[in-house]
Amino acid sequence: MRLYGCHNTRSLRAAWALEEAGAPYEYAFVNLFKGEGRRPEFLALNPGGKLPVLVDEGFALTESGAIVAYVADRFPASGLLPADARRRAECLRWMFFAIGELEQPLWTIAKHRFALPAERRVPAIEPTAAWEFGVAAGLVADALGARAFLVGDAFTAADILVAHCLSWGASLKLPLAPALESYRVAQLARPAARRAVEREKAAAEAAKRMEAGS
Ligand SMILES: N[C@@H](CCC(=O)N[C@@H](CS)C(=O)NCC(=O)O)C(=O)O
Repeated sequence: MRLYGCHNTRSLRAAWALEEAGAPYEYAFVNLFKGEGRRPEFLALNPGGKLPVLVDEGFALTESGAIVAYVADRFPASGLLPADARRRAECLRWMFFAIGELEQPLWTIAKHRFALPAERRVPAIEPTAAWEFGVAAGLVADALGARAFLVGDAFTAADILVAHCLSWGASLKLPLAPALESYRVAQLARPAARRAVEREKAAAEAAKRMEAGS
């Protein structure tokens, strides 16, 4: 398998899932900050020019949520997607919630702070998006209660997506309730999450060194 990614992007979700699953994979660094997502060879993989992309024996998959689910299916022993139908449904429910409810206000803030062309930005939208994130995060906090994981008593793919969104929120300086902050920190401290962060960082640093040397 080959994961196309870049540090500080949604590709961390995919790398984290691969690390949790113990999957062997190559990491291909695509420097989004230098426009490499617009290169023809990358657009051939993902016409949208976005990361992450996972390629598994010629099968190219985009969308971070779908990639995490695919990794979970390819490596069932990882337990990332529970086998029991209702547990699995709960897991999918939180995965969809992460992408549809938690992530959207974050993406709105990021787009209107820096990602959109300057003439398209509407900074006045930010307080509303921050409020929406707070409402969605509150629902996660209520569902979690004092438990360590979102689904049953085991780590699943839902924790990857939700914890990643909460970290994104923290990096945008949005407040998190103490219990949610503890949950986020605990998930990101997992050895697999740390390895994924390191793998992405190391790939970026290696590319930088190569550039400096060439
Ligand atoms: N819904 C997609 C969003 C992917 C996305 O927007 N990725 C960003 C990095 S986090 C990207 O590649 N942006 C480059 C661009 O828009 O040109 C997913 O979850 O995979």
